[in-house]
Amino acid sequence: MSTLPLVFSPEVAEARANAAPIVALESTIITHGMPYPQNLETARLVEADVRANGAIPATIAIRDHSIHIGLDEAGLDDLAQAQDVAKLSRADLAVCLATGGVGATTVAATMICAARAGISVFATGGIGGVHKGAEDSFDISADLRELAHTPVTVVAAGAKAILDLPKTLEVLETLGVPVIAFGQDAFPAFWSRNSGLPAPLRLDTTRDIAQSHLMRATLGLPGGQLVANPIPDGAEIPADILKPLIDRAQSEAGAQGISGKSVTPFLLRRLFELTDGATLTANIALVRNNAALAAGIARDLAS
Ligand code: PSU
Ligand code: MN
Repeated sequence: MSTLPLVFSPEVAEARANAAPIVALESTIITHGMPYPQNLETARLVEADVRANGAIPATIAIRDHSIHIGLDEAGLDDLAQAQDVAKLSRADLAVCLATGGVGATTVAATMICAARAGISVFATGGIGGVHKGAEDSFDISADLRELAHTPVTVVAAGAKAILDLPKTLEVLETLGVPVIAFGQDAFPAFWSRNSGLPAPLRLDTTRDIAQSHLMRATLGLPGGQLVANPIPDGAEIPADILKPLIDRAQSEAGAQGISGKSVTPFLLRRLFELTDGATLTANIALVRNNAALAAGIARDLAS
């Protein structure tokens, strides 16, 4: 077997050598989830949040036949402004590496890369899930299966409210993925703290989350954990304000024949427009909050 095409930034290489806590960060949120320049500002803030909470950030992206674990200033800057970056999930990763393309990693692909790099904790905004109308479209994010396969604890603000959340929770249950709300009973809904659905599990400390991550490995259970961290109180957008706007964006997507990988970026962009940027402001707050929590979990895992 040939060696893994991993390229570590100097900072991440040093953290690995010292067994210091590391938090993986994805790049699709930069290329497909937020507009420029807020995407770049957010990526920098999120990295700073990880550092402020005692861990080393490792933003992951693909270029030059390599999996880059940790990007420098210029790498982040390039990615944030690049056009036509491929959105990579499990299915796309090997082709992009083989052909030398530039690719941004989704939750699924970031989990794979993080696991290969020995990183156990990953912070993002919201995972992909079962789309509304999936009974016709079959649109179910590969993120869900990845959580069942790959041993990474993913900190997200729940699943995006553009999804069918009850079905998303059902699929996660079927796949045996622990869905753990942090510090509350309800499953959060990305821009809102409460989806109206109870979370299957609840934990209140980073230590317990780290312990259950380790216990899954001890039990020989494959896969990771989803930690559903509610958006901070002052930053949320109440679900009833968003509901009609999500419905509208959804029906526009249908009318325009948007499908496959384009669905999530389209819906995020339309909600940004329909709320005059309020969803982006909330998205930035929640991903920063997730980065801080992930750093705490990574520290507990490292100690
Ligand atoms: N979280 C965000 N914004 C995003 C995403 C997550 O706050 O854009 C991305 C992640 O990369 C996630 C992807 O894996 O959206 C889901 O895409 P899909 O529904 O096509 O699987
Ligand atoms: Mn999809």
